[in-house]
Amino acid sequence: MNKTTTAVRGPINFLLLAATLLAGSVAHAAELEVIDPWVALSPPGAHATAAFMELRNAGEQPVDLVAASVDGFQVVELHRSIEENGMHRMVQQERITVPAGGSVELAPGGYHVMLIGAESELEEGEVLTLELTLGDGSRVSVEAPVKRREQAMGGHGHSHDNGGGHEH
Ligand SMILES: [Cu+2]
Repeated sequence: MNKTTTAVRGPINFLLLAATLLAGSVAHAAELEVIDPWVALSPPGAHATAAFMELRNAGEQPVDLVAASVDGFQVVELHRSIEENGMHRMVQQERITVPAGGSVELAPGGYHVMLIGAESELEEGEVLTLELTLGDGSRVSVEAPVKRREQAMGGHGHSHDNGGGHEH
């Protein structure tokens, strides 16, 4: 029995090791899972909107999201919406850290990827490619459909009862 087990395990261990070595910096990207990315449909005439998603880190090290880019927008920034003295405002973030074995939600009212300077009006159902840059320089591309806020937030288990359609 023991012999068989060893014989099988040997090559598998070797393959895992080889994969880890080959992957190099990409290993971090592979540990970061991007769940349900979406872009909010902006009101007609607005040239800024935001992208939302959940980031999950299966790895043993924290992963930083440090930058993002989206074709069709002049400026893309990482933001966090905060409430201060009863006023909503957005603060640019140098990074959004996803803790080891944890997750961070980018959602209306909190962290978001701010998309500024749209070159053309977004359409519902259009799919944008977001390129996320991580702290180790690796990149993750995700496809994010454009959705109405109400639609995107229904059925996701998010509880946003303030209905603030313009805060992101
Ligand atoms: Cu913002």
